[in-house]
Amino acid sequence: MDLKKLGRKVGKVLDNAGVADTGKHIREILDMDFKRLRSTVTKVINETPIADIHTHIYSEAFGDLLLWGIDELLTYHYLVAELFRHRPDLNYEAYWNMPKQKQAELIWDELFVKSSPISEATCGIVTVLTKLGLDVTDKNLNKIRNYFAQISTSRYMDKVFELSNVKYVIMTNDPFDKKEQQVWNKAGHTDTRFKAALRIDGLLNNYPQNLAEINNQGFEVKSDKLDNSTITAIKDFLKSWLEKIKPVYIATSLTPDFRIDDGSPASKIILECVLPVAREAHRPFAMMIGVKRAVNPALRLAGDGVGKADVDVVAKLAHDWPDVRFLVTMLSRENQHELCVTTRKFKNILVFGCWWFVNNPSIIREITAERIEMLGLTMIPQHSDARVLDQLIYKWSHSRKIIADILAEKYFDITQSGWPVIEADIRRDVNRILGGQLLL
Ligand code: RAT
Ligand code: ZN
Repeated sequence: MDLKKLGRKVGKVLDNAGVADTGKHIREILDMDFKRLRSTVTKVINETPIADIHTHIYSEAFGDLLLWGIDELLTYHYLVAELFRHRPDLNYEAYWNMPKQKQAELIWDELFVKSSPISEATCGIVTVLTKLGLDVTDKNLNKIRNYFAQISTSRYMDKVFELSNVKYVIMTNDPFDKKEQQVWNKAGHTDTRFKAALRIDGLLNNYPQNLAEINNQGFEVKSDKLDNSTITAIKDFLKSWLEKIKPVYIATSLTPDFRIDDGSPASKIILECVLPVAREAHRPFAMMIGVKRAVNPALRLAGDGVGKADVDVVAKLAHDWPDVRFLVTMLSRENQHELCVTTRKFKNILVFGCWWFVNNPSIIREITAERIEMLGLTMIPQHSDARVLDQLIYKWSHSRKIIADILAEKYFDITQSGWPVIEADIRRDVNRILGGQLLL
C-alpha cells in the first residue's frame, strides 16, 4: 500500500469533513522529503524578519557615525587586514595617511582585480553588489561608485533593510563618545529600526582615564580607589544612561585573561556597579569574551586578536547572579563547546552569534550545529556585527543559507523518526531564534 496515496485520500476526506487544516497538514507531512523540507526551511528563513542583536551601525540621526557605500565597504577593517597579506611591502602608516578613496582603490585593486575575492570578507562585497543589481563583470570601481553617488542615505537605508529583511538592529552605544553624546543629549533618535545597547568597555578598561569624563557628566567620582561614594556615582552614571538611551542590554567585550574575582577595577565595577544596576533595571548583561586588543597596533581596528578564555567566569557569574540574564558570545572556536555545556547548566545564560573571527561559513556551520544539538532552540544563532550599513545584506544572506542547511538536516532527522514537521512549526521555531523572541 502506498502511504502517500493513502495520506492524500485521508487528507481529502478530512477536507470534505470540514477539517481542512488537518487534511492539509497530513498531506504536508507525508510529502516531506528532504528536498522539499530544505526548500520550505529556506523559504521560511528568508521570509522571517531578523532581529540583529549586535551591530555597529547607526540611524541617520547620528550623522557621519553611520557608514555606508562602496568606499566604506572596501575599507572595512576585515579587508584592511587582508590588504597587508597581499602587500607585505606596504607601510602601515603610508596606508593610514591615504585619503579614504585612495585606500578603497588600493584594496579594490589588490583584492578584487589582481586576485579573486574568495575570502569571506571580500566575497561579502560581491554579494552586496550583486544583490543591489550592479554589474560587476568589468570590475569597474567608478561605475559602482556612481550607483552610490546617486542614491540618498534614507532611500538606501530603506533598500538595505528591505533587501536584508532585517526588522531591527541593535547598535553599540558608547557613553564616552562625544558624537553620540550630542545626539542623545538632544533629541535622541526616532528610527525604530535602531535600538540601543549600552557599551561599557570604556568604563571597564579605560578606568581611571575616563574618570574625568564621568565627572564632566555630573557624577562625582573623586578618586580612582573605587570607594563607596565612587561606586554610587558610577551606578548613577549607568542608571542615567539607561534612562537616556533605553538600551536593550548593557554590554562589554572582555579579554581572554579576564577573571571576575581578581579584585581588578574591571571586575569590581562589574560586581559592584554593573550587575546590581542590571538586576534592578531588568536589563541583560552581554559579555563578548576572548578578544586580545591591539595585538598589532599598527593595524588599528584591524589589529585585534583572539585567545581562549576561561568559561568558568561565565559559570560563576550565572551562578552568583541568578536574577541577571547573561547574553554570551565567545571569540575562540576552542571555547564554543564548553560554553554550550555551561549554558545547559544555567537558565540565565543566553548564547548568541558567531562573533567576528568565528563568523566564517565553515565555523558558523560547526558552531550552529553544535548549539542546536546541545541547546535546541534556546539560543540566538547569529548577529551581523555590521559596521557598514550595506553589510547587513551579505552577512544575513550568508548566515541565513547556513542556518537553513543545518535546520533542514535536523528537521529531516526527526521526520525520519516519525515526528510530523509542518511549515507552521518551522515558522514558529525560526521566528523564535531569528526574530528576537528570545530577547523578550
Ligand atoms: O567585529 C568587529 O567589527 C570588531 O571590530 C569589534 O567591534 C567587535 O565586534 C566588538 O564588538 O568589539
Ligand atoms: Zn561588535
